[in-house]
Amino acid sequence: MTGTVLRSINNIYSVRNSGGEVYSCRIKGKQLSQAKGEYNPIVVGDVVDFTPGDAMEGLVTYRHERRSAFARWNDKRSLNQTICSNMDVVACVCSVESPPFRPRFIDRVIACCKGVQVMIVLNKCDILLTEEELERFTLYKKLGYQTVSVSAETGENVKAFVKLLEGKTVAFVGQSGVGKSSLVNRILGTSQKVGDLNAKYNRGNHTTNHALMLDGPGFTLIDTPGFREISVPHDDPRLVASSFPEMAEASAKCAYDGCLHVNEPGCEVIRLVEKGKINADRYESYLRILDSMEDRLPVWGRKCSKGQ
Ligand SMILES: Nc1nc2c(ncn2[C@@H]2O[C@H](COP(=O)(O)OP(=O)(O)OP(=O)(O)O)[C@@H](O)[C@H]2O)c(=O)[nH]1
Ligand SMILES: [Mg+2]
Ligand SMILES: [Zn+2]
Repeated sequence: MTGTVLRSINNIYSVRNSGGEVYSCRIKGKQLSQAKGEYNPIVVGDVVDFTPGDAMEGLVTYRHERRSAFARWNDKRSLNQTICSNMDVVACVCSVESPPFRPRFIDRVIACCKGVQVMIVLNKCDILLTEEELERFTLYKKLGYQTVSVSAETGENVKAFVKLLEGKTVAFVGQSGVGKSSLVNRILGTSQKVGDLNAKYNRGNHTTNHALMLDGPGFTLIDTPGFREISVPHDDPRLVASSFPEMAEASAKCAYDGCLHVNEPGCEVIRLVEKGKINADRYESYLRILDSMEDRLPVWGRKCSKGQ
């Protein structure tokens, strides 16, 4: 039998088959051969084969290839950790306040997306961004991302947002406390647990503790647990550059193939940053991501980014 993973808690997976029946599954044997060396073998959104047993239980035998994924670097375990898979869109939810608008966090979220369209959703628009923040937010639209401002609290613009979700599976990811679960509740009329804000630190409290797939009318949502900080997966650093469209575009004119745009001579990206054509804060954000990968890079990567 084949099905989609709706939820995963303590190595027990809720898997729904094509008939809509939900089985409570474990992995058959010790490990899935498709998931060797990964932090977590099965995530919400995965399509799996399983053998049904008694009482709506089952054993997962195979994980189908993922067509898209959202993955981050798990510092504690020193492994890449996939959060959810097979969605059509990642809605990177950010907020105006509590937690404050942090565009560099958004840039990192984008760099954690593989094979999936990214939409930037600014929640808590009942509060206002400063002019400078608004400019940085508007930049995403100029770069080609779909952007939308909503308020889960007042319902402002939520209808327009829902229109963008039609026919799609959309994962809500972002910092803890930005209002992912509040938005899910506002859209679906569900009652996912919503957190109090940590007044002292002006941030979320990790209210949602596991990812969950929820059906809407004509679309599907995945609510995910928020992070306080996020690191991009350990991978080829050139993939990071490819998640900055303005740099990816310019790189065709860099003197070196596979230029990392750090301090290479004849680098078109650096030239455009100096001319003010590429936003300096985005470039700084990019360099910090590379920096944060430094101690995790293979040797050739380290040499490259130090420009030796
Ligand atoms: N002012 C305002 N507050 C909001 C809005 N949406 C959510 N909040 C508040 O933000 C806080 C956090 O909301 P959650 O929905 O729990 O945030 P989350 O992103 O799911 O957080 P995690 O599950 O920890 O990742 C709650 O106190 C909400 O009441 C909004 O549109 N405006
Ligand atoms: Mg939540
Ligand atoms: Zn370059």
